[in-house]
Amino acid sequence: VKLNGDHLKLAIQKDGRLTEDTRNLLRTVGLQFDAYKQRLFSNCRNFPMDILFVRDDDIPEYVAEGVVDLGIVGRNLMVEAEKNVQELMPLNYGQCTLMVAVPADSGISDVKQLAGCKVATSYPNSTQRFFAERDIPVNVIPISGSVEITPALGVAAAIVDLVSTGSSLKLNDLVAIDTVLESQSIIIANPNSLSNTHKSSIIERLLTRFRGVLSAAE
Ligand code: PRT
Ligand code: ZN
Repeated sequence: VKLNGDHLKLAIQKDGRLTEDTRNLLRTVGLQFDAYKQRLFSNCRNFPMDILFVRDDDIPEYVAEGVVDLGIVGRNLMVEAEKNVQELMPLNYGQCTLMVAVPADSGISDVKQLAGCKVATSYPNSTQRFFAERDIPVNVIPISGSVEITPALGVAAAIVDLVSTGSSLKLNDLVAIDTVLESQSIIIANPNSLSNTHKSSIIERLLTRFRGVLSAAE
């Protein structure tokens, strides 16, 4: 198996929350490909596209740099990366919300009350922008994981984290007070790939298939 230069390249998450739904979507639109564990990439047998399996955090960068033409990733990561990529279509799974949360007993109910406070997050760029747009000066503390325990540890007065069911917040006695970003799985493209006639026609064929499946699911 090797990468084909004429083929479109699509990066998807190798092993995580979006992996199963992403593979299912690709198979539902009729693409045939292998995806066993150790694989880094796979050729589609019936469509001019190769699929790369990578860490989700790397997808916006790979798309922006043209390592791949397309990527499927949470909008949260695309926004956080601040790269030159274009969102083509929401894919209707992986829904979650990037939220500001505080300890339930903090007495804080409005983000304005966080002026001068520390805010821990794995989304420092999105968090910085959210507070800057509202002219609320905060000290953003970048944390790579388990952000929800930082208020109890005294690291921060508030957090900005992804929420889906809300059980993680509840478990840590936190309540959400504002929304930074509504997210779901999306397909993104490299702008040069979109202006390439050959590639853009294959991209359009793929999007047409996605649209068929997604509108049928509504
Ligand atoms: O290994 P790799 O780097 O590829 O994966 P990862 O571990 O960085 O990401 P992964 O697989 O956890 O998440 C991939 C994407 O799924 C995210 O970028 C989001 O777009 C989407 N997604 C949807 C979520 C959630 N829902 C979610 N609930 N990502 C993370 N969470 C976490 C959240 O951070 C918090 O810790 O789940 C916890 C909260 O969940 P609830 O249900 O208790 O609210
Ligand atoms: Zn990741």
